[in-house]
Amino acid sequence: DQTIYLADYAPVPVTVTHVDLQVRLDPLATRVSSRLTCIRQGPGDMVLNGELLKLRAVRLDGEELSPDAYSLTDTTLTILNAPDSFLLETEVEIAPQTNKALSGLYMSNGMYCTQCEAEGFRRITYMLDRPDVMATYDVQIDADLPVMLSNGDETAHGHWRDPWPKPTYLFALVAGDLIATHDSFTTMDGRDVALNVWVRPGDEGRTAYALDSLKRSMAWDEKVYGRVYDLSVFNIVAVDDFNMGAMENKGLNIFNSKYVLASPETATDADFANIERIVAHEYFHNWTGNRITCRDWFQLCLKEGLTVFRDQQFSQDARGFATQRIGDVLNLRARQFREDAGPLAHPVRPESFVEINNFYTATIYEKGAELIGMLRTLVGAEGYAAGCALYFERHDGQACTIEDWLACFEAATGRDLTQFKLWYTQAGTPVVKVTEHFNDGTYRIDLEQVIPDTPGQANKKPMPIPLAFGLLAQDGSEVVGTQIHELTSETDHLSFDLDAKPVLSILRGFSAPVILDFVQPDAERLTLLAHDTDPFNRWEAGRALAKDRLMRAVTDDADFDAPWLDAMTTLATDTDADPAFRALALALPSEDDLAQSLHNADVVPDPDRIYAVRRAAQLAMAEHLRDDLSDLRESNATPGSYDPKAEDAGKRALSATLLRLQTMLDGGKAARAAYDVANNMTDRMAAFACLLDAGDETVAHSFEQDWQDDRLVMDKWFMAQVAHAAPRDAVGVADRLTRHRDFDASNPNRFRSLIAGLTGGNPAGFHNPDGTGYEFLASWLLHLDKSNPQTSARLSTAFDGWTRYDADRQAMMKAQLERILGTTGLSRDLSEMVIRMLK
Ligand code: B3K
Ligand code: ZN
Repeated sequence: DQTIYLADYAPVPVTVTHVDLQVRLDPLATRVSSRLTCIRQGPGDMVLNGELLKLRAVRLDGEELSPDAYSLTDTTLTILNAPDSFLLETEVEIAPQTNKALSGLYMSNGMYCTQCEAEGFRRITYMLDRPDVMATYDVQIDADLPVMLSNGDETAHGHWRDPWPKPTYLFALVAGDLIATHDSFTTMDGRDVALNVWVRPGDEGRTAYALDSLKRSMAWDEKVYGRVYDLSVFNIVAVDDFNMGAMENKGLNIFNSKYVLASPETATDADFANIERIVAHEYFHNWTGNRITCRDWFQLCLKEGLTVFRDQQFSQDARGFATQRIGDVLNLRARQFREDAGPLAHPVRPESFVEINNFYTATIYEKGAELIGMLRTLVGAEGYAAGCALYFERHDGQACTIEDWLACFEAATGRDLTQFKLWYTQAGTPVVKVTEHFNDGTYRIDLEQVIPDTPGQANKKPMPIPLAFGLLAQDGSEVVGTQIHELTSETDHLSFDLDAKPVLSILRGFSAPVILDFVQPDAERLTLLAHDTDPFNRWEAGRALAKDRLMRAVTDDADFDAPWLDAMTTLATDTDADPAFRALALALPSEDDLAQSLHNADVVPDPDRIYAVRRAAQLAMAEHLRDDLSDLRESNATPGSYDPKAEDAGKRALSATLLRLQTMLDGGKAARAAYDVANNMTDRMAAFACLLDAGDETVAHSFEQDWQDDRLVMDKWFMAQVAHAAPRDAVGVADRLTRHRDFDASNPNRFRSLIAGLTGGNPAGFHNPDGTGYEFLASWLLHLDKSNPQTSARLSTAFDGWTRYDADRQAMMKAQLERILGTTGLSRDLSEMVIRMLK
């Protein structure tokens, strides 16, 4: 059994305080010489990690080690009877060119780069590859290449010194023919920091937004958290082949090029927003992750949940609280609630894992961020600031646990957080049941929390749930402003003396990551939609109205009623309201959201029926709005040159929503016109998607003619065609595209575009009743697993909802999961995922 348990944590007997590396780069025979300063801190052998390394020499204090003084396996080098303090030298050879797992040192389009989190450093040299071993580094890179970068500050060409102790996972090295856009930032204590964004020649015209986002992030972290940057240079590098979004290596962030490069012609508003958010996220890690890191990987949420929370705060400040919050909640529900409700559910701090890379999940990131938000609500903004200040002061330079983090808030505020800690250890999304009673001038709200069983966990304890709520009169005026009620026991109630039954606005701002079980009359929801002072709940009321209708259309063939359509029209045409908000309010719940909700209501979701009902609802909305659509789009035009600012992006989002409705009516006429005049990728992609929906047979070809030389734009082309194919054609389209000359499974962006275009973008296509979608996914996962297990394991989560569906679909999905599991040579990554899904 390869399972690793939190309960087994023990510090290393011998630690490393300084790493001296010399790296002689060569595609097939890179030589890594390392000299580790080692110090004993307890009894036991020193066990270093190492994978796919050819060991050429081992020396202890300058003496070649005799074969009986060490032992070697495929994954370890053990130094027997090591002294109390010594220098350990090793020489190894590695082949970055053949490394297609994109973990460790590898090559992407001719450049050398690294990815060490979580356990990639052991593919570079022998080392204690775990986060509680923090060392300073000296790195010498030898190669005949113009640009050679590592962490810290450069002391001579190719020589880098990082004075800040860091764990191995934050090590980075980049070398190649790169070009930088330069800028600088002066810290609040008056130091100048050189900022560089390094890209392949030809891409340097697309770096401005990333640089601007970086400067704004640095200023924001000084202002809001008092965190100042600590080196004289901050480098960002864009890499085309990358398994995830980006990596916070100390002073040398490495990014998927998709999250750096942007120009109006090639990037959408969503791309710009992602760049801003991810640049901020990686920068914020400099304090929450790097200066203070995790003791072990079970504490991953210590850095990730907190850093996501910080990037969400930053984006709220940059883009507007309400729309950012709504977007973050949509994402939480789509990814984390789904995960929490299925076989992959795990606590924010898991207790065991087989492959840690499988735990970079929505639960650890997004639910982890919600826990920080709840903590802030519970201790108040000042208590939160005091707790954070204490955390930075007390733990700078350390590798910490969730207990360390919570203890700072207990010390700073005097509050006991014992019960709050349950949020870290109990998986599953709590359901809060709300019932109202009004009698003789007394209004009472009964509350009950139920936490569902999840794999390996049953009979959970009640958790502290901060419920932000307010009360409106039936005419919409507010009678009780926002208050926080802490639901700490299983049941509880609230009472108010009032003349008339109020309209309850509960879970304002989405104050806790829970599912509300609350049946509220339509009339009250319409009141909230029109009048709630809490913009999140205004949106939520509209959402609940729409979801009710769609669910009833699925289960009872119900029609879309005039009062609802009138409310949607009012929203669409309300020129006083923020266009971004209107776009969010007009968007219907996604197909997967409906499948989740139907399943929660004990209805077996039928993907074809959901698809048809959603389209019918769009058609009904379109018909209701028919006479206004063109004018509305016109009044939300953003003439002149493209500006990525949130205000314009909101208008473009609304206009895209309206174009989709127009397409339901005119078969693509308006979309064709919009496509032809588009001067930016946001408008172009919106029109492209509509044309594909309408079955246009020429637009894919002309799009390809225009953009075939642009890798990032072609990712969109691959994805959109699969996502917007008619459900019965989707698997065929995806399969045909895998034979396109530009399809390259070894590039994660391209692979993900095509596969997730089907599994996430076209649920009715993926769930084709003939099972071809499942077979297609399984075949491609098996194919990719041979070279890139991290990405195959990640995309296997498309199967995690399999038990929701009808018996035929369940049998077919199960058969594919079993087929994967029965394949020899399966990676530890993919096999762990499949085993968990089959349990
Ligand atoms: N810390 C990295 C993620 C590493 C994933 C390793 N499989 C990016 C981030 O969260 O900022
Ligand atoms: Zn992160």
